[in-house]
Formats: sequence, structure tokens, C-alpha cells
Amino acid sequence: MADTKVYRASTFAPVNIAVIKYWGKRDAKLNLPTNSSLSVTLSQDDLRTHTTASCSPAYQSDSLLLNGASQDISGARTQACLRELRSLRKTLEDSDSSLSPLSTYPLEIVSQNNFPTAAGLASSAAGFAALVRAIANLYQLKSTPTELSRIARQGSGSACRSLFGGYVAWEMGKEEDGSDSVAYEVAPASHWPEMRAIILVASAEKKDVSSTSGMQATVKTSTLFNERITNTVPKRMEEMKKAIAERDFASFAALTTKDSNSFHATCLDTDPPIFYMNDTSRAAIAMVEAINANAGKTIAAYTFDAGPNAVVYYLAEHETSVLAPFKAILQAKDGWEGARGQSVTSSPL
Ligand code: 2P0
Repeated sequence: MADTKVYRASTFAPVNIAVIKYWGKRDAKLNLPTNSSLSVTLSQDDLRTHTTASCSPAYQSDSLLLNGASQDISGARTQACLRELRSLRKTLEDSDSSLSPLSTYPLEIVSQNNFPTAAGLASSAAGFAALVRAIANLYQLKSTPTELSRIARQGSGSACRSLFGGYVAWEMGKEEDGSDSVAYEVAPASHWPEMRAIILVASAEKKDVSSTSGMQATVKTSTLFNERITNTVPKRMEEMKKAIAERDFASFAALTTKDSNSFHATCLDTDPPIFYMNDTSRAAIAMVEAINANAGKTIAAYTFDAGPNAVVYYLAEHETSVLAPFKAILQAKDGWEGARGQSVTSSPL
């Protein structure tokens, strides 16, 4: 009788929000960035991708279902992840003849996000991190999260940072083959457990300019961009690591807001210009400025990804001062579609 056994493994992967932004590729095929970046992983309780990977000799071909809809997996990025994971499994099988030949079986991947896909909420990051982790679990690979980050990066750059909880750096690396372009944990969430983030959803619609095409246009046409990657970001990476090590919120906040504005400035400096922020985003910036002025010190920091949604970082002790003004505008439905309170967690993947 034909073998119809199904092998299965499931995992969750969290969303991460960069405080030093990745924007620009030096190699689009391998997803190698023009600068290092640093992010904070958000709680899996609220925003996450759940993925089940299974394989069986009875399956017809590889397949991927996202939020119930069948996805095209013929793209180079998904194929690169599948190829690398199968190759690691094959190495295990070659060294241990008792292992079943899972690397030769078709894969079925079923993913579910609990947040809007492609709305500037880093869905590709959690998505590819969960895909890589689920298949690595299915294949019982011994790889470390940093080794898996090299694979997830090829699916989507920011995905390499979602393999860790807490505070995570993606070092751009120097090698042409991308072997040293990997992520690692700068500090666990427990190092600074008071950190909180609120995400303000200005629009849950799909963005006009994808990150991939946007960053390639910036690399080609922005004159501000070169200053950003050669001087601004390398210096900020070190300053941000120090701010996190010292739990210095004022420095963390200043670097976070400046880097968000620097990234959006290079978008505006792109030809044709890219506008990810809108009037609602700018109202959030004004609100954070007012909250800090009112407190007489920096207690809130905003950052925006490739979309209009605001992420505001603050410490638990200032929850009321930071959230009350935002709750007021959310209730007034001033362009905001909803908010989600988030806290940083160690995300045990
Ligand atoms: C980041 N973003 O560091 C930056 C900030 C958006 C703005 O990483 O082409 O979806 O798949 O490597 O990872 C979004 O870019 O791009 C992103 P690809 P990705 O989080």
C-alpha cells in the first residue's frame, strides 16, 4: 500500500517593529541590505502569524494557504526558503539512514495572521519567520535562530528579525553570498520589560508602493540615501544598542523618532516621491510631541513603517499619560480605524 503518512509541525511567529529602519538592498536576489537595522519584537498574544507545515508522500505538490486563500509559491523568495530548508534536511537524512526522506515529500503550509495583511503591520516579517520556523521544526533541524534568520531573510528582509523575542539586530554583513547577513538578540525582553508599544491603525488597506519596489527606487534616485547608509545608520546602531543596554528611554526615543523621520525623508527624496505617511500620521506625531511637552520630558516615541500606521513606544509607568490622549482621538474616530495595545515579550519560539 502507498505511504500516506502525514508529518506535521506548528509554530507562532511575532511581529517586529524596527526602531532603526531597513531600507535599501545591495542584492535584491539574496535580500542583502544596504544598512543594518534594529527592532523590538511585539507580544505574540496580539499580533502574530500561526503556521502549520506538513509533508507527505501522498501530497501532489507544494502549497501555501494564507488566511484561507491559496498563494502562489513559485516566487523566487519562497522557493529560496524551501530549497535551503530541504537542503539542510537532506544533509541530516544523508547522515542518518533511519530518518524518513521528508526532504523529498511535497509540503503543505497553512498560515493565519490575526492582523491585516500588507497594511504596514510587518505581515511579511511574521509570515516568513513562521514559515521557516515551522518547516525547520517539521524537519527537526538543529539550526540556531541566527542560522534560520539567514534563510528567513531571503523570504523577506525584516523576517530575519522575527525569529527572536526582545531587542533584535540584523547585521547587514559584508559577504557577497549573504552568509553573514543575519539577525541576533541584542537583549531579551526581560532586560527592559517595562517597554510597551501601541499601534494606531490609520489604514488597514494594502499600501500603494510595496517595500521592495519603494526601497529600490530610493537606492537609485535619492541623494540623501547615501548619507543615511554611510554615516547616519552605522552611528545610530551603536547608539541604540547603548540606549537599550542602559535602559535609557530618552535616548531610545530620540533615536527611534529621528530614524523614522530619516527613512521617510529618503522616501520623499525618491523620484517619483513616495509618501507613506498621511495627515493622520502627522497628527499622531503632533500628539506625541504634545504628550512629551506636557510631561516635561520624553515619555513617548513614534515610528512609522512603509505605511501610515503609527507605532508609539512608551514605558509602563507612563501608560495613562501616553494612552489617554490617543484614546480620546480614537473615540473621536479622527481618521483612526482602531488601536491595539502591545507589550514586548520574550516570544519563546
Ligand atoms: C523595517 N521595513 O526595518 C523596514 C522599515 C519597512 C520600513 O522591512 O523586500 O517587507 O521583503 O525585504 O522586509 C519592510 O520591508 O522588504 C521593512 P523585503 P520588507 O522593518
